[in-house]
Amino acid sequence: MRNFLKEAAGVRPSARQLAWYETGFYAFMHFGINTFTNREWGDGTENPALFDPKDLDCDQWVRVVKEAGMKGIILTAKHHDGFCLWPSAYTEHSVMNSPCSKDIVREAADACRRGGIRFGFYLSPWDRNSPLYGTDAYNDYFCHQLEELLTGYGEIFCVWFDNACGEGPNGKKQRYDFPRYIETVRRLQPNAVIFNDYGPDVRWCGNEAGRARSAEWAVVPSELCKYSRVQTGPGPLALEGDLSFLYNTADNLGGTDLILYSDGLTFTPAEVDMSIRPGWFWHPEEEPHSVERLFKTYLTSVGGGCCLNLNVPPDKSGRIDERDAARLRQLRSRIDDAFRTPVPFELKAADGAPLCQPEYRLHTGRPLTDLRYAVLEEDIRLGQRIESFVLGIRIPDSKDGLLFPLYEGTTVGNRRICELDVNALQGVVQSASVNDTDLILKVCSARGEVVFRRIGLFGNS
Ligand code: FUL
Repeated sequence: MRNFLKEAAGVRPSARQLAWYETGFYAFMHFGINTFTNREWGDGTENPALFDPKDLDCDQWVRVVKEAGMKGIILTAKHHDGFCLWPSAYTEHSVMNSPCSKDIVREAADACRRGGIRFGFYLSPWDRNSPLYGTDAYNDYFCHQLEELLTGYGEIFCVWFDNACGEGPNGKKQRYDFPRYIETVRRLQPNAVIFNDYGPDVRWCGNEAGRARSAEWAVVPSELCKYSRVQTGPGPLALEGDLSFLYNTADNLGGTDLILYSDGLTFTPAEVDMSIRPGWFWHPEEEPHSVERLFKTYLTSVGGGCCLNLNVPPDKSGRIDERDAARLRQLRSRIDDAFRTPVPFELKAADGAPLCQPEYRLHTGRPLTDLRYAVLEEDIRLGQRIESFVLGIRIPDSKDGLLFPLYEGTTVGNRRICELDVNALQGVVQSASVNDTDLILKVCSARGEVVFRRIGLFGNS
């Protein structure tokens, strides 16, 4: 009998996924013909003459992004309307036939390189302009475009495939050849991660509202990432943060061990994507979300074992709207304030327990009421193991040495940011003769040996 949980604990990320985790927080940029028609989805009949950013400044994009602490840009090289932001040799429907006539992909890629941030692109397989859409020849067309983008613009950190599949100009739907698209990326840019709803390197978190699950596992059943599902299957599968789904799969397959055991699990973490505004493209009447909403999203995405891809759409002039730039500056100060003041501590064995799981004592030597956040990181190179944990304070003389929780968590993975319940802490410190300088970290359940890469505490600045 194989032990799935033990196997899951040993599934490890690739080098490209580790580099993606390091990128952490980056910007989506939805820019294209829709920016000029004030729409979210173009229908492919738009005249390229409409695309006219008179004040295009990709260095300004990079400045704004860097000031916000983001480390990369993913540009919509082609959205569903089929209009290409680069002069593709395979279509007339591009910047080449616009008054701008600049290669926007080049402008953006070069600006990223000058600014020392990473560059990636979004390429929509759904194309409402191409007459080939809905035929086998479209897959050739798409791969040719991929090749142009993968060979002409230097190092690409992420290729973002949109899974949307509607009708093209001839009323037909396309059967996307994802295995071929993936092979093309692997061949030409082996260090790039590939995003698609189902992976293979990075999967979708399942919504566009910036919400990760409270337990977001990087190791998921391979079934989830099978590409045959993309066209024919029932759509994204719900994951609840444990492997019960995997066991169900075993049942569904009638115990066909071979299929399940040889190809049962994959390391495919989630990206959280959302827009700073209600729409993905820039619309003059829309305002950016509040700094509190964005900050919460940051805490639960980057601090929830995922990466955050926050869309900041350039406006008609070709620059980032000052309202968005200002909001990003506020977000940056909010993040900096939260993590400005590290609280040093000594790691001690908790009351005789060895210095490894299940329990650690973080001796700060000062009242814990000053604490605000704990940041936990597993050594993700080895895999993801923690299933649940508590950060709390030990109540002396209580039955079974009660641990009063200040934060109860599930998964940790690459990073878990824990906002401690400071009000509860104040209450308990006043009412009991507790050792109020020691925070207890108790790992309640794990799939294997727990190895922390970092434990950090942060206080009031
Ligand atoms: C979706 C698209 O339909 C939206 O327009 C946007 O690009 C979003 C990121 O992905 O599938």
